[in-house]
Amino acid sequence: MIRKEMIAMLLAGGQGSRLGVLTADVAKPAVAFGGKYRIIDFPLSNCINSGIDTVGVLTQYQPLRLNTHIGIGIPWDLDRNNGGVTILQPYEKSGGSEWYSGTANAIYQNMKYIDSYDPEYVLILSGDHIYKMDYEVMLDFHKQNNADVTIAVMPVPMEEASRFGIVVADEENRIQEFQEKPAEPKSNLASMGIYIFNWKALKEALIANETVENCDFGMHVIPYCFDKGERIFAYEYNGYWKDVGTLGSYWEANMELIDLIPEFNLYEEYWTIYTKSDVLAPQYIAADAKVDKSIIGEGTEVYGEVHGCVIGANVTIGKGSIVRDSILMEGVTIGENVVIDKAIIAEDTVIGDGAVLGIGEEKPNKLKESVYAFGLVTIGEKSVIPPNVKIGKNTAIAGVTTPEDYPDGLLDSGEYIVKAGGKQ
Ligand code: ADQ
Ligand code: ADP
Repeated sequence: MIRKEMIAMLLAGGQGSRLGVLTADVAKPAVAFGGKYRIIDFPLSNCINSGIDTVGVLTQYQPLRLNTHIGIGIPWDLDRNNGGVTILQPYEKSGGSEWYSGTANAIYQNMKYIDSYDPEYVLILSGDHIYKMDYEVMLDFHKQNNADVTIAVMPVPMEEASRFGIVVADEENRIQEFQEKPAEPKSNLASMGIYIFNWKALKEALIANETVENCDFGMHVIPYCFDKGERIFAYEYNGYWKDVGTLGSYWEANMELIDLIPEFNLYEEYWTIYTKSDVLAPQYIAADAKVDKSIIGEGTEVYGEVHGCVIGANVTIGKGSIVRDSILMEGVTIGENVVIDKAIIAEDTVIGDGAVLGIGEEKPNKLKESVYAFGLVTIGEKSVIPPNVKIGKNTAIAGVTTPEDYPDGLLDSGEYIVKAGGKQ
């Protein structure tokens, strides 16, 4: 192997349970985003745009779609004999196979992979954030400070601070305090879960913590480095960054793409977001169709109305149907005279003629109140919705449903239908 100065390790193995039916069969980083992309395209594109040509992707939960998507890395120019992208799944070792039990444990189990490149620095990334960042600039900052660890940080609203790792830094940006998801945050400067480590320091920390259960960066490794008195610096990032870990933030981040002047712009040439895409027919907008403020994927046919939506490839929207403020993923078929308000509809779902989605007052969801909130209707992939049913807000549906599943033709707000095969 040729030595690499810095390699990236992309953590893509979390379950993503807060995305509900969207991640029943798909790992969160493989969830579709922005009509054309999958979430993992953003950190992967950042890597290649930052000149990092060696990326280990750590997967474990429902990795199939992710593996198919990444393949040998051609779209990201990461198909290389030396380096490139490598999918690292938990594998059978002489002592038996072990799942990655935490983010740091996942890296610990792949120390040999890292060592094979003998890197000076290791960049740790999350597979579920939407942002553009030049990691080279962060590395320069790391070197200038002669740091052992650099954590990318950004200010967040104080009321959200307890969802994150929180840092307190001095004027030189050296971190004085680190609290992982504190009940009482001491600042609003949040860790973005993006770290540059001197590999020597990280390796030492991983070995020292090898017996720690569910060994995690925020919970264990950073506090360990801190207690050792290592030089830990905060690299402040001020661009667009979104953790799309909840249905609300996922929906919002998609909707932000269609703002007149989007804060996050997919159309910038100097920072291309690469993705794997098939060769598809062009989109078709019929004579009576109306489309405004929307992203429409290739191969999509619109016969009805689309207002403020992010629509993937090969979607059909039937005559007389009106779709508003919604995300429709690849292969969704909407019948005729359907009305859809504020929904997230996953791949290959079929909505019958005359169905109405997103009606009435909001009630809390009975299955998972904190997951199916935000007034959304959320439908898992390959679901079937029969004709003429009405569906309220904060509902979830997964699987092939029939009229019998809808008492009086209605799925009331806060209710759910999760059929066999359509896991929650
Ligand atoms: P969390 O948001 O809680 O906190 P975490 O659950 O640790 O993030 O997951 C980070 C990434 O690792 C995700 O991309 C996830 O998919 C992946 N992952 C989780 N478990 C994994 C495993 N066992 N194997 C492989 N991959 C796994 C972290 C930090 C906070 C910081 C936030 C920013 O701990 O300090 O503020 O990220 O979002
Ligand atoms: P969410 O919080 O929405 O579930 P994450 O991706 O952050 O999304 O993952 C949540 C938690 O699930 C993480 O703490 C991770 O350690 C854990 N986890 C990830 N993969 C598995 C797995 N295969 N089995 C059990 N727990 C897992």
